[in-house]
Amino acid sequence: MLNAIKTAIESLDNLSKEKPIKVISHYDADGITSAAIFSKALQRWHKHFSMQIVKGLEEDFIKNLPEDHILIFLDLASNSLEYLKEKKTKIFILDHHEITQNIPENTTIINPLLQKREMISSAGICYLFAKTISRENLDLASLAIIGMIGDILEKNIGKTYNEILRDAETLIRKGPLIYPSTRPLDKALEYSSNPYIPGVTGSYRGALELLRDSNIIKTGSTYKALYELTEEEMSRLITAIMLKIHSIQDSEKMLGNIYLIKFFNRMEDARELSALINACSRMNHSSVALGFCLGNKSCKERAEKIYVEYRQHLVSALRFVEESEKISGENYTIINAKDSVKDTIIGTVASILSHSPIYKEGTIIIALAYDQDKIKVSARIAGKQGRNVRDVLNQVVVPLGGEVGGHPNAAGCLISKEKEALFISELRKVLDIELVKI
Ligand SMILES: [Mn+2]
Repeated sequence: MLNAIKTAIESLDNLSKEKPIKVISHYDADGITSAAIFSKALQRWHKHFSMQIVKGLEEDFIKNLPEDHILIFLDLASNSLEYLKEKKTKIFILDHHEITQNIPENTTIINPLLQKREMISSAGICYLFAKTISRENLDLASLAIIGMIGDILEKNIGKTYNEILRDAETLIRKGPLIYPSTRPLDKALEYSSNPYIPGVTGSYRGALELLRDSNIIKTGSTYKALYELTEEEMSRLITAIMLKIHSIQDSEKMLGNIYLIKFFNRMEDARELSALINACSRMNHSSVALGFCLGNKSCKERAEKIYVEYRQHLVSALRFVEESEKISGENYTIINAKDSVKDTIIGTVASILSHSPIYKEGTIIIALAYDQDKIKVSARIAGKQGRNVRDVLNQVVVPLGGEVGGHPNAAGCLISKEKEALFISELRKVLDIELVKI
């Protein structure tokens, strides 16, 4: 991939002498950190450019992109090649999503899937790109780590990521993935919703009891943060948590590496930073998230406020869903939140519900929320086993004219608002038939 990067840099260097650059990136944590890395690198390279953050790429949007600019896409566009080939300008795509169409002549793609090497997020690719332009960009490695965590790629770390982890001077500790691991443990445990620890999450008394069971005592006036624990303390805490969690799958999922990076001159938990960036974007403040990644102090203050608001918003969305009327069948629940929940968080709401003990294993949860003239649909499966929800959505959406993205246990799509009633009735038919088949 490094050769492809070198060639792309040379070509971009030449082309940019004649045309300005327009960069378009995705709005999640990987996309925002990609945008931050790329902006810094272009700025230091003295290139003229503009940056735009988007939720996704649609045909009309691509049609309207200026052809008197070089177009660069980060963390998206691998699936939009059919539209991009019509553009009369040079295009670069730095992405890690599957390429399903032919690569047009005007487009250069840097994608680890082309080289069949380890999976790297877009922020990682952007970092390699920036580092190849200049060693000065080594200081952007921490952003690549946040992007990696944002896309949950930290479970399979290979050679490239090991190098980026070293460049970022990352401190790695093994332990329970309670974040932020930099906050006193009593509070971190009380507020830990993912992982959810029965009897501890949401209960300060429960958190204190767990610490007492683990024989972890206050140092001075506060408890240590998770990353400050000694090996012995860490293993006692893990044991105490495991005793509270009954499913083996859940307890395995909650152990892993904690990544600590320097950010704004402080040791920070990469998981927390990634959550904060995602929160800002989902609250429609991706520019604040980008400013935060670029080290802007006032953006940092705003981002922290938005993060608090986001969590409140999520809590009220969950309460709304709990109290609202649902369409329920034997093995499914459909929640139509309409305008009451943001389209950007309906997926998170559906995910949280799928982990809640209210729904029995295998229940299909489908949640809808308005997104202007469209409806965002998110489907999840409660527990570990059940039907393929992507197939379920596909059966309903394809005849209505739409595309489903995602995985067998978590999928989503956009449908037009006019088809709301039709979609729900067709969906119920498919879900009820599925039941008969069992
Ligand atoms: Mn990504």
